[in-house]
Amino acid sequence: MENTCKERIELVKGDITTLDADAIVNAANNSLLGGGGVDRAIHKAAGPELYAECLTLDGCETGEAKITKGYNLKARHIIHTVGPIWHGGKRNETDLLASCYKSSLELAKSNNIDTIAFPGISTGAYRFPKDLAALIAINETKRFLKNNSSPSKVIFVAFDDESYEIYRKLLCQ
Ligand code: AR6
Repeated sequence: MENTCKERIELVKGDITTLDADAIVNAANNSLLGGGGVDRAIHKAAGPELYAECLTLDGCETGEAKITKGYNLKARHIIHTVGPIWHGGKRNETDLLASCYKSSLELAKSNNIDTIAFPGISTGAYRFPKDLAALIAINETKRFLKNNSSPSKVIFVAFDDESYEIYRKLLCQ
């Protein structure tokens, strides 16, 4: 199979909790026990069984990822990854963010997940610059898709107009 990545990347605007993908990715924190932003929205939409499963996971290191069921979501799975907090770029933030995408895609592959949707990890409460974060997300995803035939589709979900435009411009280059 030819791994042409352009056809395998999609950009949508909206709420990731409504997506009908095999897996959606959560921008979680090290506890994996919920928080604000997209994490709160996912826990609210998935229901209390998600929290119960997260209690069994023993947290997650920054840059790594863990998987749960999707419960009340349309998505069958949730991949929880922990992005870095932006401290100006001198604490390995770019490598850690790239590692979030790579770890999530590895986990998707090993769980036979065909379509996976990502929010802009670290670009909210963790204050990572949105344009740099999008560049890392796209580059890391393209690198993975070039070397792997699974997942077959990656969807970037932009929550606001600004993020949508950043991704659109980068993806059209
Ligand atoms: N669908 C898609 N994207 C969303 C949604 C949504 N429903 N809600 C927010 N976003 P953030 P972080 C976007 O703060 O920066 C939590 O408390 C949002 O516009 O959710 O990785 C965790 O528990 C932004 O672009 O995650 C951690 O403590 C992006 O999702 C901490 O925040 C990420 O924003 C993680 O911070």
